Amino acid sequence: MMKNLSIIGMPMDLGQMRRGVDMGPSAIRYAGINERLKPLFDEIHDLGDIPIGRPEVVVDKVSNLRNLDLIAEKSTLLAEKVDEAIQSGSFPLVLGGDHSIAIGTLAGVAKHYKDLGVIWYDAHGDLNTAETSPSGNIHGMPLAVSIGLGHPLLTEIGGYFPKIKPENVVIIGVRSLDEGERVLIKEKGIKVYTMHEIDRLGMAKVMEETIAYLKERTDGVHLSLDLDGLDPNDAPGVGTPVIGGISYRESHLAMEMLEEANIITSAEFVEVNPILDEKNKTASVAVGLMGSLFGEKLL
Ligand code: Z70
Ligand code: MN
Ligand code: MN
Ligand code: MN
Repeated sequence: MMKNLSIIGMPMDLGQMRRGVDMGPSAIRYAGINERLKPLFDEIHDLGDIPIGRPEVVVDKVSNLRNLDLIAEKSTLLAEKVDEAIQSGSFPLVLGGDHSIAIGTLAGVAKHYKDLGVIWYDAHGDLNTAETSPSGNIHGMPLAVSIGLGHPLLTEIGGYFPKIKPENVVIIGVRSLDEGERVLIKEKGIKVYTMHEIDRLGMAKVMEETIAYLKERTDGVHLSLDLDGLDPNDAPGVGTPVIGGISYRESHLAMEMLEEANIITSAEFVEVNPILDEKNKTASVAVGLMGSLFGEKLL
């Protein structure tokens, strides 16, 4: 069987307030994604970027959500591209952009599965709604939206609802949660490995358990990797760095174990902000992790 990859850039920074994350796809391409992944696929199709433009910031008067209409509109475009890639038999790899892009990615992916699993690799839970959000920033909401909680303009993208079941989600690396997110995690029974469990069990055990858990209940697994899940020493080019994160080495191990288990069916790498980075280090780390995820071997 042919193994093809479709790369889709989503240079959207509308989900938060720090400019520069719109340059994430460029930074990741500059870091050599095509060359690095070329030996690992039969064909790579770089589909370019979803056009975002430079729209003015608009805060929705009723919901207080920043750029709600625009994010809904652009996410619909991304969902269509992702959907087409999967239909053509290609693995979709989306480059962000802030994490609000996951709303569109998942809308394009989840319709192809009965029970899509999601690994949310992140310092944050991204489980806020308009009611619980301290910021009104939609990049703090995409996981909530994908399990069906949030503004209908977001939860109903792609014309179906919800995208994923809470019990099919595993959050890894979290170390910053808002009160409403804590409540939601408990209420919905979402599986979470905080930094505490990663320190205590080690990444190998965390991934063994994650893989076993998802294999049992899902028919495809999307990896949503926020670079701020990594420690800021290893990935400084992110909008909201949180100290005490997952190391570069632990992250490579996680990617290698996912590759060995052969469970990942789509992926996105988000929140790379080259303006805040040190010599494109974070984009390079992202490309290195993709190498491991797609089967690069040292020997
Ligand atoms: C906070 C909020 C967030 C990413 C920051 C922060 C959310 N919980 N997500 N960086 N990727 O505003 O909702
Ligand atoms: Mn082809
Ligand atoms: Mn995130
Ligand atoms: Mn985050």
